[in-house]
Amino acid sequence: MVKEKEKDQKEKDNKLFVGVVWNCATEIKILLTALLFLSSLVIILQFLPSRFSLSSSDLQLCLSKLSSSTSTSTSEVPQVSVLSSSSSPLIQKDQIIQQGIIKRAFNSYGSAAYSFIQMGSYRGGLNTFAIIGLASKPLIVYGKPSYQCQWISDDDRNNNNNITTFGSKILPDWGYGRVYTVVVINCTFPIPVGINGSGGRLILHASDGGSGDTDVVVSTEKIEALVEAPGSLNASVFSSPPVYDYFYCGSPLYGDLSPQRVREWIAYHVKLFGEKSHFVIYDAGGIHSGVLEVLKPWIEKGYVTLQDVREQERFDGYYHNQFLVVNDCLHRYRFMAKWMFFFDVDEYIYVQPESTIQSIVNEYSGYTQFTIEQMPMSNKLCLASDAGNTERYTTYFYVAS
Ligand SMILES: *[C@@H]1O[C@H](CO)[C@@H](O)[C@H](O)[C@H]1NC(C)=O
Ligand SMILES: *[C@@H]1O[C@H](CO)[C@@H](O)[C@H](O)[C@H]1NC(C)=O
Ligand SMILES: *[C@@H]1O[C@H](CO)[C@@H](O)[C@H](O)[C@H]1NC(C)=O
Ligand SMILES: CC(=O)N[C@H]1CO[C@H](CO)[C@@H](O)[C@@H]1O
Repeated sequence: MVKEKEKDQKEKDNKLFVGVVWNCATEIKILLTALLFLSSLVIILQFLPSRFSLSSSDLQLCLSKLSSSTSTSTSEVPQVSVLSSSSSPLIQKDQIIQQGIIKRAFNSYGSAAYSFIQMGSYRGGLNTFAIIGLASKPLIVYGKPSYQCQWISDDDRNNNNNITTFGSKILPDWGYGRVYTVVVINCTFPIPVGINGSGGRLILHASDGGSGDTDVVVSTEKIEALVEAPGSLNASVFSSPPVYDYFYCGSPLYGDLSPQRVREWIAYHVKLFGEKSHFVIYDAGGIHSGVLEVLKPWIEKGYVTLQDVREQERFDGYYHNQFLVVNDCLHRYRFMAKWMFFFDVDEYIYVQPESTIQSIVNEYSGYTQFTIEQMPMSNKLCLASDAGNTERYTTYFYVAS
């Protein structure tokens, strides 16, 4: 979407490519266009909140402990001024406890970083799953988190008969995370699971690996990643011809989008990709009523699926968690399309008149992915009212030839 793509005019003249190294199964061929523009980014790594961060339940526990201990304090101690004047019941105050010891308070603000936030979990076959989520970036960078996957068949619940495997983590955002970074966990079991119609659950055991200090215990979260109801698995999905030829995975949309531009963009690309195409648009706050209005006819015709991902804003990641969202889209819909496209709504795929999108992908039938050359559009095409915004609001054509 609208982002500071280019600051340096010289760089505009360079051809920008971003090679993406997702390792995809052969049945899907992924057309990856530039997901981000590396040249103009300033990344601010925010460190873990202080170890003194307390949850409100911790605070309440402490408060009740304190109220029982303050009654025993001696009377000789000088009065200590209480620091906070706030009336919030959660604000902890300095206190004098027994023997005149001044017990200091630590009040936390903002949000702590969760060790794992799950967005979606998907089967990638009879024995393999992908769990898409965010993890605390300092944990990923400085810690030793590990992941264990477990499949519990519904038939087995009482027998304690289950199968576990190592979950391998993939970090698809090139280190561009902030408080959070994207993690895709690949759970591949040595044998097919849940294929006899019994139903089952995929459990992720996410361990933080401890701190390295012997006295800090490893903590492990048990996450129910996927629940498959008995009889719900349709294994032929993995081997049947996909429903769509072309599938568009959008980046999260935010900010003040122009409905006219969105209308133009969707009409252009539905025409380009044709009847066997589908578009998933992600609303990170950008789909206001005007934009919804122009998308509605396409939703009704079955070309567009809209997903509300506004909740992601709680988790400070790279560009409204763009990599989280596109990886979720990839794994969620990969069996529905021959080719998936990843580009933004201020970018247009341009195919030279002598070619069609079909003739181009035919040339790449032996490949699982390719990128398309990116060129800035003439800024003479911008609306007069946008003049002066060209540095920030650069629109690109992708030229496929
Ligand atoms: C997990 O990784 C294996 C080996 O690379 C791959 O074959 C499989 O498709 C992956 N699973 C998913 C769900 O992406
Ligand atoms: C289904 O498979 C599980 C093992 O994954 C097994 O424990 C269970 O008995 C099977 N159920 C049926 C009905 O065959
Ligand atoms: C299973 O998937 C195939 C291929 O996608 C589809 O044609 C079929 O209708 C599905 N079967 C059921 C029972 O949903
Ligand atoms: C619920 C359950 O059965 N859990 C067991 C699954 O298998 C692992 C190791 O293979 C055991 O540690 C669990 O107790």
